[in-house]
Amino acid sequence: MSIATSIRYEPLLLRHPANPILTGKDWPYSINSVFNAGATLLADGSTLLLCRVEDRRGLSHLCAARSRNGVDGWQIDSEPTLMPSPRDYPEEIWGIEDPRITFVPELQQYVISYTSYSRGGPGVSLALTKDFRSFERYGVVMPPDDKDSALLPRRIDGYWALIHRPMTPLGSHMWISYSPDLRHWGRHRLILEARRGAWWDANKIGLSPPPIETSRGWLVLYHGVRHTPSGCLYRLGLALFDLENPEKCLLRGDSWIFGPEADYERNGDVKDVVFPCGYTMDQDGDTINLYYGAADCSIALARGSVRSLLTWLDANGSCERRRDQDR
Ligand code: BMA
Repeated sequence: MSIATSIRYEPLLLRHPANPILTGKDWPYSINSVFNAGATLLADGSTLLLCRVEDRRGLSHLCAARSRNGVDGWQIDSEPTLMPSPRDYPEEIWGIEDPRITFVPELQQYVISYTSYSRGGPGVSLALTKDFRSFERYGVVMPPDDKDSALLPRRIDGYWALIHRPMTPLGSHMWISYSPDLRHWGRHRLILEARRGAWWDANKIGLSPPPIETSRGWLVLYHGVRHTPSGCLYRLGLALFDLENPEKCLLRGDSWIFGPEADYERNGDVKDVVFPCGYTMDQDGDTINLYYGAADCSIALARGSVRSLLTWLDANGSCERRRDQDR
């Protein structure tokens, strides 16, 4: 047993025994790897994953995989579902990555936010779809360097709200921005900071899947990165934001709740990465199926209970305030 697995802690997200549930070997065409998938339930109750596929040039596109039970029997599109389109959208020249999917009842459409990798760095782009077969691109909504974004499923005080992660030499923190029409964005606010020093989330943080709406607030799973002499460690933490004022952090957990332990998470193209971009909710309204990229090489599934995540946050979280001692 490794040191990491022998330490006592409360496992909140349980790995599925069939992990990894999708790898490059499952693909109907030649690729390098598949990871970091957005997820949603379709109208017929089946699960759709919009997978980031890296081709054998190193550039990424998106490909849909559908399954009745969200675990196996995946029907993978026989060709890329959404390819970079650099002729019309030059910001996609080096690929499109890490999609997050939000179904928006008001629009009766899915809004996909993804990283477009431009010559100027990675930025955030939006595309709308009803069926994951045809897409309407909105282009770049947050210029580089920015990524790890998702749209909230409804307006807040009349405005759409997007969480994202701009990067500056002073830090990689989470922000929220608002828009009347999904095209023009403003009222940018910092909502959660990377910690500093030795903390597990000291070097970068970013939104993982889209926020989960609960009666207590928006439950946010975020990834935290720690730089180590042997590379970066990607782990997951939890925070809760006010339902009607999502700028307001109500609770943030101190320790991570999930990190690379299994071999497929520890070894791959990029070691020690767990990177969820999507979840689906079971009919009980409590069980979440979290789909995560493992070591930038495969897609894995872990399950948890929203109630247990909130109970853990109540016991282990504190109200977030800028820490004067850190300044
Ligand atoms: C992040 C993102 C993810 C990737 C991770 C680990 O910055 O680019 O797409 O999975 O790094 O390489």
